[in-house]
Amino acid sequence: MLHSLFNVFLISLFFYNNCIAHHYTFTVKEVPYTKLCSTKKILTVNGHFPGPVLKAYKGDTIYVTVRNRANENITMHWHGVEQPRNPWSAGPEYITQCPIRPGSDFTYKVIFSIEDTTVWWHAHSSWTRATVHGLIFIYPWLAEPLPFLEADHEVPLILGEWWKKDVREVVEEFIRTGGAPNVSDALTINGHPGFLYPCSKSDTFHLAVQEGKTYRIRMVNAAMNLILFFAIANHTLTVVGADGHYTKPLNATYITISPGETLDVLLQADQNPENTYYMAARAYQTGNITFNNSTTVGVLRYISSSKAKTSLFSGSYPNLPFYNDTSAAFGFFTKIKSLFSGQVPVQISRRIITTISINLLRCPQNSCAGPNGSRLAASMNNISFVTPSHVDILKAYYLHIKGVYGTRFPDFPPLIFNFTAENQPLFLQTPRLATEVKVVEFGEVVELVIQGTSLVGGGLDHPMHLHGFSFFVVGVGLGNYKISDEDPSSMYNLDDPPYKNTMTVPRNGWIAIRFAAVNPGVWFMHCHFDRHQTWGMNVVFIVKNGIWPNQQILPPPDDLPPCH
Ligand SMILES: [Cu+2]
Repeated sequence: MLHSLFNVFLISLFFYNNCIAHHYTFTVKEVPYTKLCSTKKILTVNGHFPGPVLKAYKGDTIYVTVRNRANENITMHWHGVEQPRNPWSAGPEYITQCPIRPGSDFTYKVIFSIEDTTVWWHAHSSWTRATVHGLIFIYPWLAEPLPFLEADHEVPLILGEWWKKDVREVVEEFIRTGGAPNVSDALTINGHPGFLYPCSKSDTFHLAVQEGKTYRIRMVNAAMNLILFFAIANHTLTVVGADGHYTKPLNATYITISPGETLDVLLQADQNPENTYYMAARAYQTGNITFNNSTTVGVLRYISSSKAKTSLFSGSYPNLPFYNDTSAAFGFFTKIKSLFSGQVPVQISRRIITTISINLLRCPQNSCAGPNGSRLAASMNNISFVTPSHVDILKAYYLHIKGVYGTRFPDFPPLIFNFTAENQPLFLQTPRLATEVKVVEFGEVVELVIQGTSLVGGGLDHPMHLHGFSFFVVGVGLGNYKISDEDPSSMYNLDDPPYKNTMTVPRNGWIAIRFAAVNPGVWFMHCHFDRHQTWGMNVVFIVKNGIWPNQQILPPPDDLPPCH
């Protein structure tokens, strides 16, 4: 009896190990790519753009050895993976590790726990994530059923942004001048701009489907600076997952997806198979700024179609909302609900309110390229986050190294003003430059209210991302968050709010999120528009250890990249 049980165990172990690898090697290297009639070298993982799909079962631990064979620093982030007790593998450069230098290696231990659907990985050093990214498919354990119809096929779909210039030059230039970065030259679907762009007829994403089958699109917005609308002509999309968690099925004719967000979407191949259908993505953009307003297009065709090899360029286009259609964008965001009810912490132990703003810094002789010769910046609670440059915050915390960061990030905006007024006094535009973290006790239940402001340019949407946690988005609103005597939870959804790691704060609006601080470590929070992250729209949470051994940060790995 025992013997046969052991055999069953061995057999299942055999199958399990055969299906999904637990050790991957990512060799980061430069490879030439040609797009839009122009060739440049880009950073890739194993020579591929976008990078490979990782697969894991729920609760797995996998190891990814990153070999830096490029000529710039790299780190890797496992976006949406909570990494319980393991901030050593979180990835953000000089926040939780020093970079992996050219010629060096580091093995990330990626600990999955409560994640269920699709998350992704990307580089987290300067703007290297522009081309260094890929999806992570999570599967339920063998006998556990999916809460939706099992699809016949899975389709990875990565929305991205492409510059003809070397991205390093784009970054170097806007940091040097203080102005806004050059907008990208194309949007991409799985790396392909699509036939609306010059020289791109053969650089178009094709999806061949079979009539009657169901496809599970596992998608991410990997663009650097753009929220995107996406749709497929004549086909309804059914959202069943977001940011690694199941959602209530939501039928949509278009979706809105912010940088950093992942979605699981079911597509039924139920239309006339003789026709060609286009999928398309383009920007959702508020505010008075220049942006890439082009459209990336992919082709959906039915395998059975007799026209399969012809008439590629006579398909139907989907309807996408207009660029600045906030009600369309947030109409989608706010319809996403968790599959489950009653999981939100009702009692909170700490409320933190923070503004997020675009700011300006004075330059000598007004010599910078921002508005009125100033330098563009960004802040949370008026602190423009300064990233350390020699030691990472995690190491400084763990080894008690003084002078790397302060612990005075305020629980409340330092100045109360009409955050969303049309005209703002100029003195409010200047932030304080500092490296201040927020220290939270283990087990605290945090409510974080993030208030957008109209400073500099009248306000923008901001996709805010937190490492180390998923959070419940209990409230989203326009205008100023009302700090009143009455219980603000009357404005909230405490029943089935979405459980996410990235949520977009509407232009001149706010979000309220809740999470239980039961993951000890050092965890970055930042705007997932990379230009805003570069400008300092960031904060770091330090969650202290609990009293029990299983409530404490794991010991550091032996091969942690050294700091210089
Ligand atoms: Cu932002």
